[in-house]
Amino acid sequence: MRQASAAYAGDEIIKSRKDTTMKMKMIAPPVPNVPWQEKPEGIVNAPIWRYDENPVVGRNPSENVARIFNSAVMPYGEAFIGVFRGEQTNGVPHIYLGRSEDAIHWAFDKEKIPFVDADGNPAMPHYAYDPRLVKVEDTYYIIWCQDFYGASIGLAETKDFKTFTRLESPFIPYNRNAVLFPRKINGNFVMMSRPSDSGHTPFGDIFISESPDMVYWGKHRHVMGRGHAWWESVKIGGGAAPIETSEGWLLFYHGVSGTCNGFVYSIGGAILDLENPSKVLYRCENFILTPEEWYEERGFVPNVIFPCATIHDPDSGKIAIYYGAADSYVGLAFCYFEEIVEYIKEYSKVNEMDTELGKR
Ligand code: BMA
Repeated sequence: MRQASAAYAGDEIIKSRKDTTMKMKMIAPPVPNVPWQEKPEGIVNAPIWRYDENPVVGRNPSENVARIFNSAVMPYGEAFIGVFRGEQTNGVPHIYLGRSEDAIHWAFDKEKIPFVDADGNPAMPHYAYDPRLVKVEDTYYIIWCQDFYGASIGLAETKDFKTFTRLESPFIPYNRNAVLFPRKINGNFVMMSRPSDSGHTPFGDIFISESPDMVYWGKHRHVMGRGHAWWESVKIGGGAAPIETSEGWLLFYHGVSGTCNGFVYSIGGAILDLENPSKVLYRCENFILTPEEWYEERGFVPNVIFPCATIHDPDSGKIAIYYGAADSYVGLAFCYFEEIVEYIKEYSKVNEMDTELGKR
């Protein structure tokens, strides 16, 4: 299949990008200051490359926090904001707010995000990890994993990054990974999640659920299953919030392989139907990024790359992917929209479980 496309041979990359710009587009607000480094020579597999000064967040990033990883960022005004998984020095994870002018150098709040309930009273989760940050209409939503008599999903909303109001838990236990779509689909909010156990979960497929009001969730559908390829044979889970594009929802997710030394987490790519996102249109049989660098292979949990956010600019086609590395650091990687979509399509293999509506 690869030979059929000239898109990956030297200068042809640029030609291909120009040729397809007219046809393919991300549907999102422009972000002219998306963090970026041009593609280096010698990329032979998926057209994605790491920031050469990774990791962008190192160890002991702030007082009482030993490690920051698996964190989500987005443009905010002229600058950037993010929700960061901070592993405290007592070992308990919580969420911290961070701000940046360039989306590379981050300043973190010393205190955890002070969640409140609907009456304005303090309402802190016992623990909170793997946060995502997604704007739908005029509200920012934070989605994370927390204790709800077992691991489940926590939710909060903010309009100003000053008051963070908890919402009802969307799902009963156990579920440890959830991401919201950035717009309503057919009038409903849509959340992607991965039902699991309360431990390290040796299984797991991606589902979606709908809600008219962010309180009541239903109309659950299966999106895609594990076991598709060897690198994602144990479990899969949502990653960055899906990007709306002319081709469908572009999804960067994580896939886990089991080895005699434990799990290995890689990044996968898929494209979901815009109106029925439980239908997978394309799913790349190859990982698009797998642990290779010291900060991905070595750390608190070795061999983990865990995507949680993108910053992307429809005008230039630039996508910056933020990922947790080895449960210890934040890494940044780059790709061009058209090139990554071409790669996903070129190596796409979908099965019946992927392409069906996901309802039984
Ligand atoms: C998963 C989650 C992630 C973590 C990964 C690797 O189950 O807990 O937060 O990055 O394991 O340890």
